[in-house]
Amino acid sequence: MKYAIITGASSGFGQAIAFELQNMGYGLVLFARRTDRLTALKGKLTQTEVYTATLDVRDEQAVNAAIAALPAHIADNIHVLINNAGLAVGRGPLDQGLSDDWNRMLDTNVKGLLYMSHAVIPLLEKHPFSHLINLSSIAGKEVYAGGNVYCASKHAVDAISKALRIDLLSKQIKVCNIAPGAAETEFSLVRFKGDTQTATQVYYGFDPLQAEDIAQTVSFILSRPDHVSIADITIMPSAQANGSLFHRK
Ligand code: NDP
Ligand code: 8X3
Repeated sequence: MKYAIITGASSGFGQAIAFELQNMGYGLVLFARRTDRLTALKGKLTQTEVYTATLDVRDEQAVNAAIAALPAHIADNIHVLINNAGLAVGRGPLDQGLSDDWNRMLDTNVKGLLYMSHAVIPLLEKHPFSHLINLSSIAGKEVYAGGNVYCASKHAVDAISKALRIDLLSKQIKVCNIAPGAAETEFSLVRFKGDTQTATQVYYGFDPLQAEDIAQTVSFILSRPDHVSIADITIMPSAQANGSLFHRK
């Protein structure tokens, strides 16, 4: 059986991708910080083998230990890494921002992705045409008002994806960067620190992407033939034109 590692599997895109990959016949390795969520999710993923572990991707030693702890039959058959764990914290002018928020975003979105990639690439390279998929954002393609550090972190993901495509070319690992626009998950609730009213307003007056839209995009990427590498996908709601322009009813 082929196995896929998904970071940030306890919610949103990561959870939806887990269901999609189960349907494609993959065994699953699911990481996130919230153990209770992972346990509940594992209980619903009854059609495949599921391995879960509590993991904060900001902790390099913990990342290395988590990968080293994988059972041999899983470690020997990792064909997919989905670097999905990430977050925005706060939105506003830089001079009014908090360094703690910046650190959380940069440590998770950038350094966590580096730690995980570094630990898993030796497993992926055993299998020609395996996949490394990074969740960037429309915020990695352009900047918008109040997005400063989140946009910087996702621009970094975009750049790392391009660099990995060069670094991993000779290892025949396909690298894809996914750049979604506004998607209704727990993302805005996290960004606005539990303020449900502000989080809900983000999606007011238009139909945002759903987590399943991203999961289906991952399915498309993984189901291409060996000679096809989907390098970069920007996917937005029909009501979104760029990082900041929406058609609201
Ligand atoms: P959610 O908040 O619903 O999910 C985020 C996931 O990341 C959770 O499972 C969370 O798990 C995990 N996570 C956060 N911090 C860490 C950490 N330090 N270690 C391990 N896991 C962590 O948001 P989305 O599903 O929307 O976001 C998924 C990715 O997609 C993120 O990288 C986000 O930036 C990106 N994205 C989202 C968009 C959107 O509009 N929703 C658009 C474009 C990109 P836990 O808290 O249990 O650790
Ligand atoms: C999440 C989408 O537009 O809030 O990456 O940056 S956006």
